[in-house]
Amino acid sequence: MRIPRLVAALVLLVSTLVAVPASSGTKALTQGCIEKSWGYRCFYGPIRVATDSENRIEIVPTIPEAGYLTSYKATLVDRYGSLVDHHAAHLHHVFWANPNKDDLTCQGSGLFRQLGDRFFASGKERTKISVPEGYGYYWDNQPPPSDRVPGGVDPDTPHWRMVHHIMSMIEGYETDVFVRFDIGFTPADEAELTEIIPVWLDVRNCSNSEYNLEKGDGVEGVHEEVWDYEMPMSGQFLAFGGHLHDGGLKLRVDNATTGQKMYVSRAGYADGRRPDWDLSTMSAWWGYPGKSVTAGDTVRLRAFYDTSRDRDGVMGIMMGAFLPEEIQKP
Ligand SMILES: [Cu+2]
Repeated sequence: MRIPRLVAALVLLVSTLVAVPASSGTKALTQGCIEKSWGYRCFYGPIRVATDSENRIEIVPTIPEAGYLTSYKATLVDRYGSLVDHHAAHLHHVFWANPNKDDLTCQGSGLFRQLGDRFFASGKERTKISVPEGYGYYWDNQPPPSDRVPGGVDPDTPHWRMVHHIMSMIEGYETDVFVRFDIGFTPADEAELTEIIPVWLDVRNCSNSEYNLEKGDGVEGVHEEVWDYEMPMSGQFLAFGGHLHDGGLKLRVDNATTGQKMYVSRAGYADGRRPDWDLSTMSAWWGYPGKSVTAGDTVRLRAFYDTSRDRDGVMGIMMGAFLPEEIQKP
């Protein structure tokens, strides 16, 4: 009998929730989250990586207690926990969604309603995103609402959804990797932090986020993609971090209503841009006080790419952390 993938994922989930994986060493990793002094280190996998790998959605274990997520960083490791060279396995992107909350910028219906709140995204740049001290994203450690539990999944076990696209860059070479997700965390029974809302800004929002550029698109070899979002509430952004693919130059977010510049996340290229345009970093920012907006303001996101060659399946995503006015501290 063929076992649906979600069921298989759940079996894995249940069998490994209590397992404690080793850090790097000779012991093979198993899926799950281990407590650290700074929060939790979660390993997700093994994920089979091939040259034709596609986007996949997995049901994955969560931090096993209620509390506040305060920072995020993701990378790839092998089955023994050692970092994987990004030329061997290419992390196009990975993101996590919390089905217990609604996403602010993509509510709609269908898949995106099912996914829930997209709270962190990363890719080749491995950007760490944090929020200022005293703030955090609240996780209740409860099972999802019943209408968001996929068929075959235990309705009583809390879970997150992890969407990933990880490819082997060497023809014919397949390997197994784990996503290692480091999450700064404060348990709810230790402290009460002020809650922030993750804000997913995306020039191709509510889709697979990808678009294609052709050589020469744009002005003088630079293409600019613009996306506007009307803020449904007043408050301030306390953090931003960008995600671009190879060839990306920068992501810029402005308050188009007031003209206030909010943040520019710049792409870094460790070996210089040419000939490979091998992206290695994206800048991120967090601080308090943050960048204020008023309900009804237009937040404008712009993604800039080099078009000295064709660029297939690129993205322009800025993650923000937002503090609504009504829950700001006095
Ligand atoms: Cu991407």
